[in-house]
Amino acid sequence: MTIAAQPFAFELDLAHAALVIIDMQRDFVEPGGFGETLGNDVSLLQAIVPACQAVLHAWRRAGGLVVHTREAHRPDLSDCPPAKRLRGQPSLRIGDEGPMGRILIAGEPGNQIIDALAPRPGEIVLDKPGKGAFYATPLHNLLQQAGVVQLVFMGVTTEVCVQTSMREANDRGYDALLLEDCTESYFPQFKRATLEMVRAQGAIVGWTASSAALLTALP
Ligand code: C5J
Repeated sequence: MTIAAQPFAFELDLAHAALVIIDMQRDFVEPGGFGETLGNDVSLLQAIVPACQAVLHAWRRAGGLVVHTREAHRPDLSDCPPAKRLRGQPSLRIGDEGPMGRILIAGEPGNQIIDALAPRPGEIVLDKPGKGAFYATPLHNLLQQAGVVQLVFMGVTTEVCVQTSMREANDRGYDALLLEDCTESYFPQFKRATLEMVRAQGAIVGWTASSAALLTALP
């Protein structure tokens, strides 16, 4: 399958690809979560949900592997470095009780993936304590076992967890495609810059494409 992408076409081999959906959890996308405690306007992120949903449905119909991640820490915070918890001046810190339960803690209501993109049985769901999806998770092993060498990325936020995960993927030998209208940042200029830096220098980190380009190519 040839996807019209930048800086040049992406040859998608669905049998050896996975759709990786980064951190589309209530903590970042809904009011009262981690994103809002940091002072961000979460409505910006909500805008990508319909496009993400369309891709997820099409990918499932085509029989592709799906991976969902959540940025999540253990309830005892043993996997949350104090430097991460203490940084900045959020209104609530990781582990504090918020309107959707404890902020960024596994199992809390705020940590759940939003209903519109809820995982289905058989899909991989990973809790990740870092920004990157490969750090302190079994993702690389699971993908290797499944024979996956290409990753299509969606999710939030573009310049933080999505870009970090793409760079980790790049260093582990995966080809990575980022869907431009299925990722968002609280800072539109950071999203624009990330898309440009990913695909610069002949796809130094990966490719970018619209969701329409992928949907057109999928069976
Ligand atoms: C952040 C993320 N922004 N999922 N996490 O802290 O991008």
